[in-house]
Amino acid sequence: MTQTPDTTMTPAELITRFTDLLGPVGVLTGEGDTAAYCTDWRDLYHGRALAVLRPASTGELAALVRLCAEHGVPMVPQGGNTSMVGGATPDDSGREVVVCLSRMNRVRGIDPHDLTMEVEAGVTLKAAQDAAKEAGFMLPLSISSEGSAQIGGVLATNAGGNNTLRYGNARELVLGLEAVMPDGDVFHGLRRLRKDNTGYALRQLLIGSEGTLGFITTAILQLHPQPKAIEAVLCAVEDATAALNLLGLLRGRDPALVQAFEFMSGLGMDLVTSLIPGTSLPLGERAPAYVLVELATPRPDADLREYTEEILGEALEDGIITDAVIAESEGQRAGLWKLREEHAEAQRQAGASVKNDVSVPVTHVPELIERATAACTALIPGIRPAPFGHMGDGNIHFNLVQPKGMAPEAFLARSHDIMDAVAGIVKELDGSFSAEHGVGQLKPYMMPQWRGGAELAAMRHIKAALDPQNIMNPGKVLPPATQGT
Ligand code: 2HG
Ligand code: ZN
Repeated sequence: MTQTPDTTMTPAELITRFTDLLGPVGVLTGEGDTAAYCTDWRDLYHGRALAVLRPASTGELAALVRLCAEHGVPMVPQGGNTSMVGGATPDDSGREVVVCLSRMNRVRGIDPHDLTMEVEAGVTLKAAQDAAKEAGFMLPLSISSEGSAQIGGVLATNAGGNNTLRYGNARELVLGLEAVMPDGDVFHGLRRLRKDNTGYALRQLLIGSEGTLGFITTAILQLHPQPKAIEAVLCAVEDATAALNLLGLLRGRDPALVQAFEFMSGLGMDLVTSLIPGTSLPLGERAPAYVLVELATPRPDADLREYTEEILGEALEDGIITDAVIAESEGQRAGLWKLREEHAEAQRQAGASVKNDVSVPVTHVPELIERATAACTALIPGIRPAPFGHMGDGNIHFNLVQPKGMAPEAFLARSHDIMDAVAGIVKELDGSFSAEHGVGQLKPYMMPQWRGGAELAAMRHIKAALDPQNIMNPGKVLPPATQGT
């Protein structure tokens, strides 16, 4: 039933009610305390918030959501505030509240027989990985921002990351979920069943909904055995076609061993090694492109090192790669990953950049990179393409750094031209304009063209049914109704 909200309460009265519910520690007001929550990591969006609210339990959150629903207060869920698409930033009306679950930060338990972990929304992904490791298991979800990204946001955005090609996205790793729905009702779905066909898959609807359908509060995650042997290798390649051939060679031999296959451009690597302290290229010479490969096995008896050396030797002989370095220790492995994971930070430091988080069938990755590079260069001479990412699953971050000397604002003013040019090519290659970062507030304008017709209509119906007041993360994912179906 649609509730008619009582919108007569003043901001001060609302804040008093929030404080009654959550205590002073759960309510932040005033610009000094709320500013960090009102800007995104990329510094693209700057909003204002009536308050930042920090409930400490599902019960507190449910009461808070009920209060907001009664008074028509829009809510913006925020985890580690690492969104690349402004998905967790409030608008500038000052009417919205940002809701953070960082006080709900317990790993509740690990079940070694079910191979599951129960974890609250405010736990960082890294803390969840560490807890799994300590118990002898592996939580295979791994993303560059895992030190700050929180489970709630990771699931709300169906994060992908580095190990998707072997273990799937966040969605594939969630068995159960608890969530607070937009009216304050609690969805008690913390089940740990592999088989459970009981109506619509609500948890899967909430995963990837980017906080527009409710708050994820707790999850049961699927764990895997910890690998007994891992080999991380940085390979130098001529181009993305060579990288694709390397992937073919590795997967042709034993697909189960390939845990990560990350592509990096020469420019991307130059930016990392020149801007990020403590990094340097561990290969003899600069290359046009690189691949970070990780092979892993849970079998203690496998001689993974010998296998890796053998297959790299073959790749060198066949001219697929031009050089390679194998990590000799855990420290060196971390060093190779740092070169990859600091790409986003290095690009942020290099000036304004336009990001295209796109996916195409893996076979088309070389064509995507080649055509998108040509199209963007034709659009803005001097533009610096720095594509990188999860090539093994077809997800490329086709990022473009501003031309040297161009004003950042002038470059960003061309964002849609650039995004549309890349998206046009992605479409011709049967890809997606939003692979793993979500739609947020950056890309809803693209939805009618990409997901129009029955798909967008169904999404609008679902949103209207679950959140008739449009108070859950409004302005994210779905374009305004006026912008077509
Ligand atoms: C990564 O893969 C992240 O490092 C960030 O998804 C990508 O900066 C980006 O575009
Ligand atoms: Zn990524």
